[in-house]
Amino acid sequence: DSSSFIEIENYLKANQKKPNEELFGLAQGKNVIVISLESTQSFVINEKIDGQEITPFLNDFIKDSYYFDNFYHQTGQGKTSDSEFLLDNSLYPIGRGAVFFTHSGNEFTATPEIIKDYGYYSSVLHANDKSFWNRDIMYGALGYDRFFEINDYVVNEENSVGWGLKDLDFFEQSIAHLKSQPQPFYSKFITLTNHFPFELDPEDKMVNEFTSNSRTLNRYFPTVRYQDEAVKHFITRLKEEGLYDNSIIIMYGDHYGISENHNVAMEQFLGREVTPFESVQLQRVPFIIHIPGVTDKDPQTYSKVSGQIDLKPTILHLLGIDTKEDVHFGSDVFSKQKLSFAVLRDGSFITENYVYTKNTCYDKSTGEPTKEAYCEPFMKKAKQELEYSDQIVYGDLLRFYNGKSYQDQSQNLKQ
Ligand code: GP9
Ligand code: MN
Repeated sequence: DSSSFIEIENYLKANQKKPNEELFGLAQGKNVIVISLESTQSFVINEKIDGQEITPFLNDFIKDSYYFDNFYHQTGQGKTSDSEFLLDNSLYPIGRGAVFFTHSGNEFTATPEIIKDYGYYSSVLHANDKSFWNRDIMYGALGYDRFFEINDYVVNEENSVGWGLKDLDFFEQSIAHLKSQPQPFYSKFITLTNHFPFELDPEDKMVNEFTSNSRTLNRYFPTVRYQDEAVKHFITRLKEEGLYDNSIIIMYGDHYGISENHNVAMEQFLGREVTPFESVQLQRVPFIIHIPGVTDKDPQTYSKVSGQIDLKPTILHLLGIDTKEDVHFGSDVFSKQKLSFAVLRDGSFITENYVYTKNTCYDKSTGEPTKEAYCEPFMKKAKQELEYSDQIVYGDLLRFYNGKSYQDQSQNLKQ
């Protein structure tokens, strides 16, 4: 009913955070290159296996970028597609199933649609069947101009492994697609090689496998290392093609790669017990913002808690686009008012000093259970975020949003 519209609206308005004036519009008019890093968790960053860096390129790139070391994925069963939903809408994916399948008929005000009014062309590049995760349908609903899918790539036995086209070939072949686009563009690249079961050809193995009882975790490190090399190649090619200077590059991990089924092996790698607290901390994924000429001169690490829900307002503000009237749950990670807070799709949440999961409040500084009262102030907010977002998705409420406020639903139904 319309009273809940008003309630949601009030909540969202009350949660608005002022953009950081120094960064607002910093990347105005630039191309936006978004790279979704398949199954990449933060625990591999700046780590070694048998003395070899797992992500040597990303480790260097971070030194020329803004890096967020407390950034969480918030995906559910929709995996990659959920991360895309979060990125482009700043709405939460649904609790069961994949919103890309269940609600592709909804009205959305996604980033591609918003930036069209600012002269942007938008695309997704991903060398898989276009109907996987219902992407071909959902991308239309999100306002994408073009989807470069498997038929836009040369895929053969030579250049494939596991799920399909190897990342290096994917990036190489994508350069021509990028060059074919009008500028400025907003283009999302979805990598694939670092996907379960983490298969790799021997010639692409640049680090050793781990040794444990989990073949999955063992194989994870060489494929993460391979993806790192592919991204490195892509950045080099962007520079060679003159596309680098006029673009900003945003990378994030889409979701976990190593599930809780591999906790024993993970404990062996991490050298500590994987408690429920640790499991939540393992949901951190790398988030990198690289702005040529800016972040290389003044690199920063941001440690405030944030999540994929925050990507949309952050990107729009960098482009100088106001979000006051936009319906979204995240906030600009650069805002001085940004809360240190992220809620995961299972209801677990993380604050500056605490982690709440499985009905227990944990102290981040010790990793030990603590008084529930410390987590209490955020419990209601965590529940409300997910509930309000679900109401918008299940009720297709953006149909009734005129860009300023929700109209009375009964009025609309009468028409
Ligand atoms: C498939 C790729 C992987 O196209 O996005 O999907 P995932 O299993 O990670 O959701
Ligand atoms: Mn994925």
